[in-house]
Amino acid sequence: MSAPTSSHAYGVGVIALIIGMSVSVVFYTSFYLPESLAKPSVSDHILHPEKDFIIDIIPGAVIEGNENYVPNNPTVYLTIDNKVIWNNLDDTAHTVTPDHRHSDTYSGDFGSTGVLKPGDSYEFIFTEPQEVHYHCQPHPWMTGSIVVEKSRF
Ligand SMILES: [Cu+2]
Repeated sequence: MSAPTSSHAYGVGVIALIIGMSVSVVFYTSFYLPESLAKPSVSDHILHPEKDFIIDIIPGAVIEGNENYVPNNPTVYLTIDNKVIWNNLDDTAHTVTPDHRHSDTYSGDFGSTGVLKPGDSYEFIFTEPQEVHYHCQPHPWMTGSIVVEKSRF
C-alpha cells in the first residue's frame, strides 16, 4: 500500500507546484510588470531629497517691474534640493505655467493646475536634469526659470 500513497503525494506536489507557478506568473504580469513599466525607477534619494527648495511669489509680484518669483533663476541639485515649492505670498492669485509644455519622466507634466490663491503653494519633484522656463498666466510679465542638475557629490 505504500506505492499508491507516495504517488498520490507526488501528484499533490506537482499540482501545488503548478498552482504556485501560475500564481507567480499572474502576479508578475498583472501587478509587478505594469507597476514597473508605468514609472521609471527613481532613487529614493531623489524622491526624498535632503531639503525642499522654496521659491516665493513675493508681495507686490503682480506689479510689472517688481520682483516676482524669488529666487528667479536658481539651480537645484538632484538628491539635495530637487523638490521645489512655490509659495504665493502675494495678495493676488498667480500660476506657475511652463512657457512650453514640459514634463519630467517620473513626475509628469510641470505646472500648477488652475491658480494659486494667496497662501497657496505648488510643489514639484524634479527627478532628472532639465531646465524649465515658466510664467504666470494672468500676468505674463512675471517670468522665472529653474535649472536642475546632477549632484556634484
Ligand atoms: Cu500672476
